[in-house]
Amino acid sequence: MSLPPLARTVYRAAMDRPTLTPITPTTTPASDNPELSRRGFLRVGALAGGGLAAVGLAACAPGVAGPAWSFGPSAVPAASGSPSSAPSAAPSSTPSAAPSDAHASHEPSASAGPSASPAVDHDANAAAVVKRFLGGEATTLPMGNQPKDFRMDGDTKVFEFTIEEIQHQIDAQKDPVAALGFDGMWPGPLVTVTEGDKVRAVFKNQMKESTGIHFHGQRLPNAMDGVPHVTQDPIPPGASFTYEFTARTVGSHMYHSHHNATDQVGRGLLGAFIVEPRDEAQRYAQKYGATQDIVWISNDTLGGFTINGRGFPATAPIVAQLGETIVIRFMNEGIMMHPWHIHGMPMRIVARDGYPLGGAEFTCDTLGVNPGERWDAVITCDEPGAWAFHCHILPHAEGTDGMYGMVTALVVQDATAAAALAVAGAPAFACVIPSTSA
Ligand SMILES: [Cu+2]
Repeated sequence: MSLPPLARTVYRAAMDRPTLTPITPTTTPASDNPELSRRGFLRVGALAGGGLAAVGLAACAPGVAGPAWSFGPSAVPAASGSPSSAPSAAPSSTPSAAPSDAHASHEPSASAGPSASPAVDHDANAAAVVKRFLGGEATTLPMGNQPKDFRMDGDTKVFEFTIEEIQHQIDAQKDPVAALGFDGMWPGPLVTVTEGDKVRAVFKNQMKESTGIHFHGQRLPNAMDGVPHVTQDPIPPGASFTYEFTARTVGSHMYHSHHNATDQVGRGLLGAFIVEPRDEAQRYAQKYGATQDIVWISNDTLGGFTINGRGFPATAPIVAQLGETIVIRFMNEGIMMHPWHIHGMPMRIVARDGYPLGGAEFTCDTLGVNPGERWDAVITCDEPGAWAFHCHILPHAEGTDGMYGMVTALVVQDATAAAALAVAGAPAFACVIPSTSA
């Protein structure tokens, strides 16, 4: 597949920084954000000069540098197109409509407004969380999934991790929760190796409890399987354990605790382990022309319904240029299935659990991902706009106070429109906020 020059340039830049780019906290004041009350939500931020940065989204005010979102998942804005027409009727009669299971606590906290009142103003509350999202809340919190460094020892790639107790915020307005993290982050660092690499992974347990680490999806020597009392002793507090194997199972995989896992994985001991094919022609950049490679790890225990450790509105949007092709690697580290639904365009599903589907590839707009599964989706971003992207178990995504939890947006920016605006003397980028109602 051939890409236009801009996209190819972007692709190079993107691949230099595998998946995630550290986020520069933005200080965009809320008052600089587009007015949402009557206008629906943001539409298109157009870039002058290209690049992956999700400029338009965070701050549509001219002259405000946007956050460098280059990876994914997170929150989706509300009703694409017509927020104000969102059915306020349904939930209003049952303010606590969200299922009263153990996860209901994920609903947005108080910040969103007087949810206790039966006369809750759904529109206002829903707009408030979208405004936080557009304000770049995702950029104000540290991000997990940061690329993991390694050192070489002879022909072996050595990765050294700590396992720690951490304080983690699901969004900027919630109190931190007592969580667990690899290298202090949730999800843990993104580990990328190449098929055939010799890998040594050293985990130092700095928690007050024992653990064991399993490389989920890899074909390993049995002694490296990471299951305490089956293939090894638990790793006690203060001790380390070294896993050593050759990465021979290509594709999207994970590493996580396999000891008291309901608790430890639920609290954040999870991360992505990607094995790139030795044959570069089989890598997504070449095989599908992908210019962004996005890891999307869902969880549904501590902190509620999360994508990469965040709930809407602190989830990060995915931002692409019109015509760009992106890859999303869905990984479910939770305890329930989540059907991921994209608005506006379909997904081409190309691999399951790392194994290419070949002739069984299929196209869909809603993909159920069971616990433990990984599915790789290719999306051709051919429809400009801000498209909701969320779990379609509705209590995982939207309630009386608007959207929360497993919601993010795919923002497809139209560079041509941006260029036209620039010629017309508009700012370097501009947001077009369609008028939806009075
Ligand atoms: Cu769900």
